[in-house]
Amino acid sequence: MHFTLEHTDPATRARAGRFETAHGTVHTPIFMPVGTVASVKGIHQKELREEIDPDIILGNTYHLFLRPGMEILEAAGGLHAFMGWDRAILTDSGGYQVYSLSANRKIREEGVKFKSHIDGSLHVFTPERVMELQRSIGADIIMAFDECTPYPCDYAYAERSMHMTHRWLDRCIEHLKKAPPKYGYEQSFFPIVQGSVYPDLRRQSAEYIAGADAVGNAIGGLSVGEPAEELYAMADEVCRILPEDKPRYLMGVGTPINILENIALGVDMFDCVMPTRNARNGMLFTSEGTINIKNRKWATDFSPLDPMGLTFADREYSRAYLRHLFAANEYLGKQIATLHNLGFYLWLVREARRRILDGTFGPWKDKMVVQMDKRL
Ligand code: PRF
Repeated sequence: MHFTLEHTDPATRARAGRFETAHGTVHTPIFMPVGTVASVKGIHQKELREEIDPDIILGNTYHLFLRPGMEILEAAGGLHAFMGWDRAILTDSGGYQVYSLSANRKIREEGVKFKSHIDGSLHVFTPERVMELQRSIGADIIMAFDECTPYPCDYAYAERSMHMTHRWLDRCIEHLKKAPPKYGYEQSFFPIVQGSVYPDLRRQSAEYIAGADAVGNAIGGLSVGEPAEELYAMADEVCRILPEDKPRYLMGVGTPINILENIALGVDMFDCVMPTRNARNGMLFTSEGTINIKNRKWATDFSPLDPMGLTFADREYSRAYLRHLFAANEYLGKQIATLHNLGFYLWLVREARRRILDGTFGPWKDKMVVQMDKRL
């Protein structure tokens, strides 16, 4: 995998770039829709491809391991074939889901012992195992196994955990040398920076991760409840150290405002459940602020959802109609809201890319951040 840095914005540190995978070119900045269990919730693959048109989506090792399981995924020929998605896929390692979802987890140097959130069954994830699992899934980009520290987290714990994440990284790299790709195409590997909200730990971790000389690098342990200022301060520290000529992926971030602010700091890749999850709860993101479509005030608003929106749903359905679908608890309401939100997120990163390339990113970002902060 080779990253081509096309342009760096002179006013901010925003970058436009691209990299090739066996399943197509990824243009950055990019937002990766989350397809946790071999499904981007609420939208089928044809609409995802034709209306949202992302270069890459994300899958979760933890969920795919529990359901459908590796035997079925391998028999299908990997996740791309199983779910009918022929563009790029990145899998998260489980280094976050194991801590956020499973019960009774025990974190040891060897790995993490946990109980499935589905049926309570007992499992162990080690760095080696998680590399095997991601090989079997067939992801184009596989993530290191890490510990995502909670917030708040005391300094001593954050430091110990960071060093363990670094040792786990070495084990991931050693194991990948012995475990070649399973389906005949390249599967790239990204290590993950940790260090909680402590600038010195973040710098130390970024140096260590940069030293691994991987094709891309990720920043974890953020968007776990810390104030936005701390998120930006940590991303800033880390982006100053991670190599310029490799993509930088900020895991699990975030709101449209978080995304623009972090693009300005030099982040290239994002993922978050927010556009899909919030859609299912009736929250729409627009360029003029957020809408709670369940609110009575939309009952007789027959204007389109978002006249500037990218998808047919934005132009063909009114706010009144979508509010009705939510009030009547119709499936279609969640589907239309998902289509709108993902369309908006992908529009946002494409517009950011266009503006980085034509030199107007800075002022546009500042204007958008103010506008998107409103509640309509
Ligand atoms: N590590 C991993 N996945 C993640 C995170 C992390 O720290 C985060 C942090 N918000 C989201 N997803 N492996």
